[in-house]
Amino acid sequence: MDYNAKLYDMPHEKAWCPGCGHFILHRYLREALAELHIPPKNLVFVSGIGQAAKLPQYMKGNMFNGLHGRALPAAMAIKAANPTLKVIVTSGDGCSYGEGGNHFLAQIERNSDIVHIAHNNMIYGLTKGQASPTSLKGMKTPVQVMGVTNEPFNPIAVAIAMGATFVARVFVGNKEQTIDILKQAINHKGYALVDSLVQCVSMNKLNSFQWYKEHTYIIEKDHDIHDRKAAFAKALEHDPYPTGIFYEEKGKPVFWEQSAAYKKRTDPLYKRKGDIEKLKVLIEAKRSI
Ligand SMILES: Cc1ncc(C[n+]2csc(CCOP(=O)(O)OP(=O)(O)O)c2C)c(N)n1
Ligand code: SF4
Ligand SMILES: [Mg+2]
Repeated sequence: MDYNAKLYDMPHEKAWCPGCGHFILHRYLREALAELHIPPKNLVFVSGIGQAAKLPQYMKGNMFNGLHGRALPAAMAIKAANPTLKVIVTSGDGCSYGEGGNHFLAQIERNSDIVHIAHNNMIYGLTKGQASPTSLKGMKTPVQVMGVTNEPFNPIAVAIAMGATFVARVFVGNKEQTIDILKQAINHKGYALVDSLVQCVSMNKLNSFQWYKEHTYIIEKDHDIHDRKAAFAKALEHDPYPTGIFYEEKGKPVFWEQSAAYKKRTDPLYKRKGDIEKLKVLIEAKRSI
């Protein structure tokens, strides 16, 4: 197979505004997959609802497009049913941290073996520009007319505090760094968060491509990504926001391999035949409650 970014592209038109940051992540993700030589049939792209959540429809591979905020549990289940697949969630900051906030915490606790690319444009893009959990305090929107009153949600600090095993932030203005980190996240065994700063040119006039460029910096080379305390301290930094890998931990057991189904057997669930007699006993037991 000839691995190149085009291999993973779907030819139809993309329903994003010209200049939207989701285009850039779409291209970098395809380049990362091509460099890793992953066949499209081994990939599953999972999303909820939003502009970012359209991305699986624009990728060659398997896909599941579910409810807003509900991409993560679906992804975890897909991986548990067939651990040979690479499962990649691509959804927005709202979908990932707002409506999907509780699932975000659960994925980290379970160390589900998935990649979570959170397209963070600091706004609800699809629904025309309401504040998202990561919108900056004071930002005015058609709904938050007096300005956002909440402190912005810090996904990096929360992920490290909850014990996530791969935590990174990228800004799509840094091509080399973004592709490199996407590749590392895809190769990581365990839950891998890549909070990805992207511009929404139509609904967020504050956090433009230029704004991200001026308000981010690349984490110093001497940062120890295995030092959780140092990672947490770095996660609390804002303006300028650090980009790069904050924390990585290897060897922590992942969700699917700890589940009872894989204790004695390693063949994927989808290949196993259901035991109808056992199911009947279970249903009868429930009926008698
Ligand atoms: C449970 C539920 N709440 C709200 C909505 C409406 N809704 C659809 S997309 C969206 C915001 C999407 O924002 P984000 O996830 O940041 O993605 P973006 O469009 O910015 O890429 C909202 C609020 C919905 N579809 N379902
Ligand atoms: S509204 Fe924003 S997020 Fe949606 S396609 Fe346009 S630029 Fe992208
Ligand atoms: Mg958004």
